[in-house]
Amino acid sequence: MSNSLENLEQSFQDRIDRGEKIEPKDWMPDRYRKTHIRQISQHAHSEIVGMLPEGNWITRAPSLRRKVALLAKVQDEAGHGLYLYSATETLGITRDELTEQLLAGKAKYSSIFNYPTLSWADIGAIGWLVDGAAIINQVMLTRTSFGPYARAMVRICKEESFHQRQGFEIMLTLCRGTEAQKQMAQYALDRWWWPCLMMFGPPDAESTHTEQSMKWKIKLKTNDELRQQMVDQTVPQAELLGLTIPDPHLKWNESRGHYDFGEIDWDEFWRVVKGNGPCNKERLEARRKAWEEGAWVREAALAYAEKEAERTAVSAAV
Ligand code: FAQ
Repeated sequence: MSNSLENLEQSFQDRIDRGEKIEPKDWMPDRYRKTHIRQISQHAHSEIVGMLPEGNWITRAPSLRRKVALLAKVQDEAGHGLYLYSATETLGITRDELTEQLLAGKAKYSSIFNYPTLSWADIGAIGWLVDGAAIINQVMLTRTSFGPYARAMVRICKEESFHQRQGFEIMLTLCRGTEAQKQMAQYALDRWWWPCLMMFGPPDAESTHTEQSMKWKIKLKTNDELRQQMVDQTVPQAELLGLTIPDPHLKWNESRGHYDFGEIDWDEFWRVVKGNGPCNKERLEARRKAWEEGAWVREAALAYAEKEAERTAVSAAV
């Protein structure tokens, strides 16, 4: 490495260590830029693909109130995807390129959205557990070192906390309902619990990016630390609902001050990440179809923008 590059990298690291935010036009190491393009775009794709499992229930929500809340939640997720694509674009990549990476199967999105939503209780479980996990991860990211990402996270977290409460309220209503409704809630928890713990990524010992991302303060906590936080936070909530977490090894550990929990099936996690989960093909197919069917909207918007630009140029010339 040349001396000047070394100096640049050192003063960049010093800025990070002092807790300064890095802004898009600041000098940054190429790997810092690439890590952010990877992580923020995967996050954006997760929000967009994440609309699909819930979208499946909009037409079947059990009441008008539930339908309105679910519609608002799914629209928020589209908004989150858009802020995050914009934050990624500040790093010198276009939204079209990001979409192409997703549709070609080159960019990842969260494993959790490759599971099906089989009953209305799954909508409750997604809000309670998936948004619960997302908030734990994203509250940390409000303090991440890249300015546009950190700022986007502040607003996103506020909206996610409403999402989580609507999910918990669905679960609470089901758990206070008939025996069949309570069973539906339990069955949803049984299916979503382990995939939710997988959302935080592989164990620290197998995480390729954690060490460098912690150094750059992209991540302020490791995958395992956040996962533990999720377990500790959720167990009392499940108790309040009167539901059983499907883990026979779950036990309070007085000396650690945390819950111990059972082994996660990492083979399942990698299968899903590599494209072979229950709904991977269906999810990508839906995104491809939406992209193709939206072509005329993009063309029309472009044609309109060109016309407007011409009109402005003509009136400026007059
Ligand atoms: N799924 O070295 P690490 C939401 C990949 S938003 C798929 O530990 P890193 C809102 C990882 O990319 C949910 N792939 O990676 C909502 C890497 O592969 P690569 C999304 C995963 O980045 C709620 C490899 O494994 N949230 O839920 C997963 O340091 C309800 C090695 O892993 C975010 O994206 C996974 N779960 O840590 C919407 C938050 N985990 O890229 C609708 C931002 C890991 O080298 C309804 N992201 N991989 O090919 C992050 O905080 C981090 O990227 C982690 C992973 C923590 C996810």
